[in-house]
Amino acid sequence: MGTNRRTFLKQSLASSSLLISAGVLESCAKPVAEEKPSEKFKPLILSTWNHGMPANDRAWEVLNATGNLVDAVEEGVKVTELDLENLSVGLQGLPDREGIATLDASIMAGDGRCGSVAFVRQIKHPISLARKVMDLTPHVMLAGEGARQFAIAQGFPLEPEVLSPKAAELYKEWKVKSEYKPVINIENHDTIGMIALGPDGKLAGSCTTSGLAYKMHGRVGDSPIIGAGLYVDDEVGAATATGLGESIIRICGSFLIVELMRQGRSPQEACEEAVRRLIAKNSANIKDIQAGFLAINKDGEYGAFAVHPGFNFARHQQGGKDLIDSKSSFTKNG
Ligand code: SD4
Repeated sequence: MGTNRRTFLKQSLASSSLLISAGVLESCAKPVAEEKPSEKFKPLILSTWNHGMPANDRAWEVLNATGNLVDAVEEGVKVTELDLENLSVGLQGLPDREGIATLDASIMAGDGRCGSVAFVRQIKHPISLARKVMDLTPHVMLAGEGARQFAIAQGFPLEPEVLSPKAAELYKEWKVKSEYKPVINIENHDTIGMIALGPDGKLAGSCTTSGLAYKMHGRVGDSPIIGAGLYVDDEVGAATATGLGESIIRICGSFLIVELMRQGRSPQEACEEAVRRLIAKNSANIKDIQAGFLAINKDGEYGAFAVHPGFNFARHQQGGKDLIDSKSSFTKNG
């Protein structure tokens, strides 16, 4: 090495060490609190409807115990899947027209991993089956008999196909007229969708339902369709949906909301725009359609909006939890 080069290197090293020590001195002079992930991102868990409260409780517990957000959103909605009072989620939910309970569920992590199951029978925890699809298969979605076979292979017990006493009673009443008439906000619309921001700034979500009561056998709603009932992207945020699945699928509701947030809308603005589009695409019978959206962005801002009044959601964050009424496009008087 020539003298010049050696001198240059020496000078560079000297000046860079000066810079380093200047940096160190500067940071000593202005102590910056070490940015622990949990201080930068405040965990937040949101879930649709009243049953979101116990589901969020469980998700919060799992997140605190394990730090695993995907486990948290899976375990959280499992509470609802077992809730015998809930007639829209889990095997106790209202059946299809043939009297069979068929379930839809999806789960997604903000890095793009996702899994779902649709039109699946006899499985107590479809969300866990969706998780297995995500973790163990090269696929995103398994449906019907294939999903059930996969469940058996994974050691899920098959539950007997017996309706819960409440569902059996209501189904018997329904059979008298066998009319399919969605009733806004009552029993038909109680899917749980959960979206969460973890202390490391990562996002995840889950969604599980027995779908619309007295649907045609084989009908699949929005909940297991990635982009319709659920969408999560660590770069932007997450969204989930509840309500008449067909209306939500028509606008790719959850994906639309995440993309609107990517373009700069707040979660609230994005949910409102999604509802506006949903109304535009379903205007003929909008008075019979309820749908609600829930969204969160990576900064921990959130929003919700529905077509009609009555939609609410559960919020868990550091220092508290509450149930919040969503605003809606139509008011009680139309
Ligand atoms: C579906 N979106 O299957 C579901 C139903 C629902 O609250 O959300 N219920 O269309």
